[in-house]
Amino acid sequence: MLRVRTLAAVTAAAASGILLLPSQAQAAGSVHLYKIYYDSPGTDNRSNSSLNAEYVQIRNTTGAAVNLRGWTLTDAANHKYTFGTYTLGKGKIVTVRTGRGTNTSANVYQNRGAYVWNNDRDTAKLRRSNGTTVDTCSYNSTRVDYKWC
Ligand SMILES: [Ca+2]
Ligand SMILES: [Ca+2]
Repeated sequence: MLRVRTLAAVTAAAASGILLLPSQAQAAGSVHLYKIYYDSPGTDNRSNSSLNAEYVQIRNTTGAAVNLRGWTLTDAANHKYTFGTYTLGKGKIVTVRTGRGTNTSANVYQNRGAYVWNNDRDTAKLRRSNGTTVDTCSYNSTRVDYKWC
């Protein structure tokens, strides 16, 4: 039965103009930049709560947990956050907040006293520990406070 259904799925995909082999039908997924909340709500008064309402989210859509130790997140001015011991679970999102705090599985903190993500334009770049770029996300707007990457 499974084989019959698989063949039917392949036939349907082929009929729609997309040829998918069963092994390719499951997307591999990636670790990628998901959202940048660059203009913290309200007045940017550098309070820790305001700094922490500025953040970048990274999502893992692969089928396995990914070790992010040594990975870096930088802005256009090369302010750099380097992940310490951290594993991003499969299907999970980690929020990298600008201010101070205690890291958890869902939130990590840059421990800064100033904002990183410009309110008008900036570029986030995620790199592996060996320096290779994993993802880049840019924005250029003051009309919205966040960017879906
Ligand atoms: Ca603000
Ligand atoms: Ca910046």
